[in-house]
Amino acid sequence: MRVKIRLILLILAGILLVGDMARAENGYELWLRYAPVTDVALKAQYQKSVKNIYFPAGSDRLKVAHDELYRGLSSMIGLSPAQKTISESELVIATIDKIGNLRKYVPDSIPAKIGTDGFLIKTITTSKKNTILLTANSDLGILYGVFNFLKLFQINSSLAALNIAEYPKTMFRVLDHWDNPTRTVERGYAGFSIWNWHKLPGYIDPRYIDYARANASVGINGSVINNVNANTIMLTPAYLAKIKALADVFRLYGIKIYLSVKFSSPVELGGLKTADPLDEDVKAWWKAKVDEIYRYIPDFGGFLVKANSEGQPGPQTYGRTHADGANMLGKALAPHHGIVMWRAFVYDDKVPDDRAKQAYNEFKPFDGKFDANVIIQVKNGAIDFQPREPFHPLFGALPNTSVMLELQLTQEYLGFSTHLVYEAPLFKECLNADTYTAGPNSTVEHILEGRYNPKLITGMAGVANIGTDINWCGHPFAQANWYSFGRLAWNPGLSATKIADDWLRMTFTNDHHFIEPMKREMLQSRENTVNYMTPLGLHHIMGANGHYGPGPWTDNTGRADWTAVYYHKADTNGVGFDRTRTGSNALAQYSPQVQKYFEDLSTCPDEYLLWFHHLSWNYRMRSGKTLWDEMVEHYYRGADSVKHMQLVWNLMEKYIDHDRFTQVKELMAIQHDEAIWWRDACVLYFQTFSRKPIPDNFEKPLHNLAYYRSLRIPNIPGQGIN
Ligand code: BDP
Repeated sequence: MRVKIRLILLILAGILLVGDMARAENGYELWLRYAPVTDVALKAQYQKSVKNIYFPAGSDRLKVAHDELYRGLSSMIGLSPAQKTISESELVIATIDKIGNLRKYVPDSIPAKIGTDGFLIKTITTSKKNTILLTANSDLGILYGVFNFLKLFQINSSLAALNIAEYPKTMFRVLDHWDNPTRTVERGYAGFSIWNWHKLPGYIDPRYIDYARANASVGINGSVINNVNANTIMLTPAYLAKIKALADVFRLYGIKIYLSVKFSSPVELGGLKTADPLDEDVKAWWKAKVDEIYRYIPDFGGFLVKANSEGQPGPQTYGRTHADGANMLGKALAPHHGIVMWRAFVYDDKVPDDRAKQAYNEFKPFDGKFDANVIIQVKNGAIDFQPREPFHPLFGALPNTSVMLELQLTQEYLGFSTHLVYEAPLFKECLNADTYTAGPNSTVEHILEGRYNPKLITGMAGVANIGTDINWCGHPFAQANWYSFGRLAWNPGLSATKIADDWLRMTFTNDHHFIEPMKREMLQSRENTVNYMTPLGLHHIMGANGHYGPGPWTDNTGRADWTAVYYHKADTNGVGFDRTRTGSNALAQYSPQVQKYFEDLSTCPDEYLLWFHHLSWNYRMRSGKTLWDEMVEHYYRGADSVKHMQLVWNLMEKYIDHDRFTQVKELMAIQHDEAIWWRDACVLYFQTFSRKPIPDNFEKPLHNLAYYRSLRIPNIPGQGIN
């Protein structure tokens, strides 16, 4: 008896602790914390709405959905609904073919509208009672619907009069892991690769399941599990057996596995003399390899290929074209319904033209020449995931070719995992850009959704920021970038504000004293970083070694297009890359409206000024200031804004758990130091050309330029060993 009482007391204490805001949080649960609903009235309303439930058993995937629902509800409202018949239930969850009489409340247009992956959550009001119906055409639609239903509780939304019909606007929503078989992660700043190759296939790390849950919760349906700088070991039988074990886990969550492949695999692995895509033996080798992969993984997604880029082999190595290479792989995959994601990130220092022009030059002539299961993966900008880039001119330039967007979630150029940078505004900048390629309002978003050519396949890829760190992403706020990528891949029309709002509520608290100020800081954070790193259109001025810290003086890396001076072109006359007709004329790759907009100094936004123009240090900016003064001001404003963010964060202590509060506080201090490092190094460096003073109202740099240039930082993370 006494033992029993003690046990009850212990459980009670546990419940109180869990209910307490002070519960220990390490970030592992991401946005799926399912924190108890603290508003008493709301909790009672929630409990009433889901008291009895109809959720017929079926596939393993439905079981996953069912378990997630119960996990969420018992954690958030302390209730495990009783299973009842349809008529007795407040909540009915079943595919459309299993909802009996409720079918008459589903508008006829809905099944076609929501398609295979979408769902409907609808309140059905009859004279007798309200029923919430969650239905879909497929079990995967039900799973997505369950995560979205749980989100309503997580963000404290009302359950009254629901009518949510959602479906994904793009088909392939994939994370690209730049993970090596050694478990290092190229440009990874959150520990090692989560794929434990040594213990696979025997040991299934629970992380694989939580990874899949997190992805499914935002609609991500694919995972390219290895680095684009691919190691051929991934195609060996031993590794295929390991990959199969991962695929078996992911399948339940609707996630397909893809592999990055090295174009020379037939030579390196198959012992052939060539990897020429038109060679019959090469074709046969790939066909046999693909057939073998599908014997392990019947729903394998396909390949991602980095070819003829940064030293990687490709069809051009054999005098063939991108289309020859991509279509050869496409033909091997097509019988199994696999796809090829062929990257447009190609440039070569042997080609004398502006690096920003090379991808367009190489791909534009092949529009319409790619097979139906080939999709060209294009980075948001033409250089390389810089803090700010204008949209890539290939968007809209390939109307007869499937094109997907590649974004970088890992913060290679955005302060690694110590800087708080919410990337959704960056993603949206690209999505909202108007290409004018199909008339006004032909935005990147519309192009990606396939609006102009319904025959094309569509997608979005995000280079993952995930590693073995307990909180997955290194910085608690970096989780928001994984989250927002998924949300935007599902619906590119969502706003960065709405996504930040949802994420903050799910990840931290629903308290508006926290939500409102932190939402403002998140939305401002990317601009802050642009300001202290690369204001006014500057780009590629980071340190050459590991891309860490400032390095605008970098001028000797063995190839010009890996230096900084190639991009900023600073001299005593001025600064900036002339990409107008007097310079590289990269602007000619855009439609005439866009070209004119960027070329004309009266319309070119300050944000892109030095991307497209080389201007004198005395150039008069819109503000009336000289270019030099404006640049200095941006650098100082950027560093100051981090200080401001720190002040705001310090006021947040009482609203969230101690552990994450402290972690963010410490990371912000590092960010502030690094913002000043960037500011001082860049201002001092550019000052050697402008020969103008730093205005008196700004504090003087901490050190001289020689000091910043002399810094050598060992062991910079993210330099994967393949
Ligand atoms: C650059 C990275 C490099 C990648 C390359 C790519 O520095 O590590 O391999 O992009 O996307 O951003 O292929």
